[in-house]
Amino acid sequence: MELSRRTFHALAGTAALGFALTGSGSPTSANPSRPAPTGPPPPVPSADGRPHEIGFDHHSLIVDGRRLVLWSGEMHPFRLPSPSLWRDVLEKMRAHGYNAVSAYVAWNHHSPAPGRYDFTGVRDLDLFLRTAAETGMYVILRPGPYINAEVDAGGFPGWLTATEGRARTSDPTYLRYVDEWLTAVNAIVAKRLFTRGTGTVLLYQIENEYDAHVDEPSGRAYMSYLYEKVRADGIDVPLFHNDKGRNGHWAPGSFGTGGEKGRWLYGFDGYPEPDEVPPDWGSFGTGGRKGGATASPKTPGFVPESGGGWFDPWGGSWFDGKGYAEARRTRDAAYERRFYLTNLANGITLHNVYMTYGGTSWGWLPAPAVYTSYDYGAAFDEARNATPKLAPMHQIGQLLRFVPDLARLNRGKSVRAADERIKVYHLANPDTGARFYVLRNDTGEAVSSPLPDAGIDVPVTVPARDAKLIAANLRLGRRTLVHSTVQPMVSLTAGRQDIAVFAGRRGEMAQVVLECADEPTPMRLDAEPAWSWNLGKLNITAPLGAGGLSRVRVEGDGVDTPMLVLFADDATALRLWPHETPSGPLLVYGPALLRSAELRGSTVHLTGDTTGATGLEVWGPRGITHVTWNGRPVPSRISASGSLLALRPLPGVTRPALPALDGWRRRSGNPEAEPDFDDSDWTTADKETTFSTTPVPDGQPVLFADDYGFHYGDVWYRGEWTGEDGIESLSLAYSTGTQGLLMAWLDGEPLGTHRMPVPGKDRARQGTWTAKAAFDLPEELRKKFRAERPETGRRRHVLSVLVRRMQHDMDGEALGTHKAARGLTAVTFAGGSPEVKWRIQGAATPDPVRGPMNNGGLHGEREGWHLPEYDDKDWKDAQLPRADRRQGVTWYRTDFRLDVAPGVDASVGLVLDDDPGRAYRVQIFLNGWNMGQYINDVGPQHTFVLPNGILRTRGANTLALAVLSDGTTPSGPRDVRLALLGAAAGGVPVTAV
Ligand code: IPT
Repeated sequence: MELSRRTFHALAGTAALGFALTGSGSPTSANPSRPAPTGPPPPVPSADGRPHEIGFDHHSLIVDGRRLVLWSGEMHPFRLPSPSLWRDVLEKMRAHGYNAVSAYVAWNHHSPAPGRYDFTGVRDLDLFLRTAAETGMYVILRPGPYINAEVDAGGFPGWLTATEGRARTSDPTYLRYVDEWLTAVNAIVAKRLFTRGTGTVLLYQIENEYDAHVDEPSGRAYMSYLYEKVRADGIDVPLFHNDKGRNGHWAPGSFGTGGEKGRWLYGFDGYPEPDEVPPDWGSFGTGGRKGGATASPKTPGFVPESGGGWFDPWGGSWFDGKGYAEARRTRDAAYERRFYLTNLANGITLHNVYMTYGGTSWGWLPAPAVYTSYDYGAAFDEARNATPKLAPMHQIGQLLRFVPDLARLNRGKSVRAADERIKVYHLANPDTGARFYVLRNDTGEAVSSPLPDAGIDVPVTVPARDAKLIAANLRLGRRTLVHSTVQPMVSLTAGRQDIAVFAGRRGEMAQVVLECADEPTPMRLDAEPAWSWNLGKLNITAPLGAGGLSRVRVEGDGVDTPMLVLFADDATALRLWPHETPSGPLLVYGPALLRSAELRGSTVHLTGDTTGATGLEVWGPRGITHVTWNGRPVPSRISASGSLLALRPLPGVTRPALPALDGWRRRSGNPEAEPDFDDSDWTTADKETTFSTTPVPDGQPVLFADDYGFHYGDVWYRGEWTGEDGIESLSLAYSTGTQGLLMAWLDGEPLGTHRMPVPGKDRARQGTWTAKAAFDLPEELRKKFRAERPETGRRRHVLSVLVRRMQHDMDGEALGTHKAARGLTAVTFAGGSPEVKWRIQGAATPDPVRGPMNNGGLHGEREGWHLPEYDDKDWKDAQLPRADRRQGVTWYRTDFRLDVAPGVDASVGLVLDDDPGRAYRVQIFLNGWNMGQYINDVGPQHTFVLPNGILRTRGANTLALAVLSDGTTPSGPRDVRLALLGAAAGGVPVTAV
């Protein structure tokens, strides 16, 4: 994570390297003018019990001797705390053309304490890996030990902050803990390696964006230590690192040991700004000063993180989070086409989009920089809905799968468009002679231009700030495409015909020219397309999008198999689902999602989702005469285009009604503020030394929460002394992450709330946010203070302090800043110098099911007020809205029932809203799970996704809200309601978490 990405712009160069067409190293040397027939798509990976070989050359990965272009999307299982839904996201990715999922594994999510590692329940990594294998997805696994990903301490467990030694170096104490983690995680991964046929883990990353000690022996020793450790644990797939930008860091050979030779890939990340000209990063490009893929000429172009959205910071101040609709707007479908097609044009054949499903940083997972939602503006939203950003991902993904020519491209001779506002990249496959042109328009208006150099004399249109890939001399089934003015998407043979799909923007006029020696007898199956035949070429034109799919059948041209040419605009292409089966591929058109297809006898059984009533059409292998949808027979007939066509539409979804939330009960929740509160079982805070990077202030005990084993959420302090009753003011120095705060009470009287100011844009200060909360004792309080307990003759005083410490710094620079103190750091008094005895209290023992990051140390959390089984019958009834003016914690609970019909996948959120001037925040617990933090006067997040599995969609749910009010304004909650964020007929079976 880095807030300023100026460096990236500086590295963006343009290259116009005219690579010659070479056939060197080609296994089959072919005549470029006569394309070799393209083979079937690469096999769908699974745990097939067979050993596999994973190799590579500078073009691509080579798996079992076949080239593989990796079209991957990032999702984090730890950001979706409902394992059943992992399958939902993976099936959706797979259907939309992704063949791989990349996932960080967060050390802190699995380790509540040194030596303790938990891979059960929502932390079941093995289940995630098995599910990926079952859904036909390769896995790129990234277990750190350091990850970042905008998670607390960059993924380091909280307890590591209280250990000796410098993290992210070859420090022996640190490496001992790293060993523990890697041993635990690798024991699971080693069982799911693709090389062994017991899973689909294809690649494995060590560390992340490690650029701090690159040129130092300890940095190199650290990286080679990780490398050797992972190998020793039996991980035999290629390993790699994700270089922070294109520096050439950790290219092969850079450890100095040579051990990694031949089994190590170089990868770098890139998060271009939407307004920049897409940079040439690949092996064809210049890649900037030292790098891009040029830094490693013998390995394939690999971008382990290509920005697919961006994270959003808290609202207010200069951070100014705007919500994820904005990220999705600025990094939209055209952004993806423009940047990712440029990547492909630069020879990048391992491509992972960060994020593809962002999910939720629930509990205390988010790093200081971000709030609960990690939607990221990704192609799938946090509520698991497909967004229009999937259009390019889907079209490019299917193209890479069904047109293997793209796996081995060289740069072709330079080609210019007649209108030079269109930049052209010319790529050619030396084996098949297929040519591809990536056309990019970086201007603000649509440009139409012929490409005479490429023999295309009709205008090809590229909309403003957009791109497209067109093809020439490409074998499609049994015919050859001379060229097209729109992007090919699918080429397959289903039953008795070859099918080719072309896709583009709505309203675009598509031209597809096929070689056709004999005059064919094309058949127009829809009204729009037209054609002409001349000099051995068939020229088909069709406007895209008018009325959905447009179909033309080509036959009678001397080729024994007819060809069906299909034209789709983006929305239509998103309803086209090619799918491989053991008896050959099929193509399904209509539903919102196709999850599976199975052929049994003469019936094809399909499962998937519909969101509205839709037609259903299936082109499949010969002999298929019947179709079922989600287990129900669908009456159908054979259409003129050779498909099985449903006679009636498939039904859509009935959107479930959601109940209003009422029947609230309320209880105040800060008894710790009372002088008589019994804190005898709290931990005494009297340490004198710490491993924190924050120095212990002179004359103070160590007050840092982590040193007492409290690593997440709120922490309470109680300082007690006798006498010294002339105190006039006190100052509380404290340290938190963004949006931290402190509340103090003296002898039960509120002193006030202090909120951690957001520092300026100076990054150097961001790891160690510190502030001093100064409180004067008002005259009234001073009087009371002096007068208290005169009967004992000894005046006992208690200072109670609640710190919402937020999170640890991410330590991106490897300076150990995840160890910066959190909590109180120093307390000083004016008007007296009491000898204070401090006690501290934080989260109770970690929740064995919900994990170490679910809870902090609020009284209600320690007493289980957030849990569904807690009995709240003696709480007061409460009506919302509330407008209490009180400093402290108040809990609200209610129950609600849902009755979502079986077979309906409803995605439900909780919405909170109020007058933005009201200074309060809410920790949201659903059935005991900490689903995030709402800050009413900061924002921008108002909607919190409640994942099914934690949410009982058929049954009773308990919602508990822990409201922290500053006391400076009236405090809500005001509006608290459920909202339907998505609904589909279909979905996956969901097991209660
Ligand atoms: C890149 C990190 O590798 C990744 O973990 C995440 O933090 C991402 O940024 C931003 O969401 S770092 C890159 C922006 C320099």
